[in-house]
Amino acid sequence: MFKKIRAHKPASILAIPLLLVATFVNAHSPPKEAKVYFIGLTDGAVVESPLKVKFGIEGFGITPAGTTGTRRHTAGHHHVLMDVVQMPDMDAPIPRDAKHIHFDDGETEALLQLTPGKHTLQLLLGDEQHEPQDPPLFSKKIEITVR
Ligand SMILES: [Cu+2]
Repeated sequence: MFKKIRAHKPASILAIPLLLVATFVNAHSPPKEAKVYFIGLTDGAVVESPLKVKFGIEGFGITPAGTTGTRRHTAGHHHVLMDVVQMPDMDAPIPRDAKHIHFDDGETEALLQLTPGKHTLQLLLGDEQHEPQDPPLFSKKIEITVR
């Protein structure tokens, strides 16, 4: 029995750094083909308020903000950037204000109250601490007109 334990010890010591490297590489890194997008809402659309928007995601998952454990490495939660001219800092938590709307519960649709006129909408995924993934997952910015 002692022999067996000794034989396994060097292997487990080696396994620890390897596991750490693997976790670091995979942390919050969506695969290249992953994407987020608005379902059924196209650039140039003329819409009415309130506007029901549906958030699509492929190649990555949805999980509420604050998720712990390994799930946080393979999923995030949506944010709608409304009339945001410059994308927020990708290495910091996404601001929380009228232009940066968080869907903390992992919602995949929302009812947006919009004033008449032109607006831009863009989706940006965030991690358990509201920071964009690395590389970030964001949709194309679309412009809509509210009647
Ligand atoms: Cu958030």
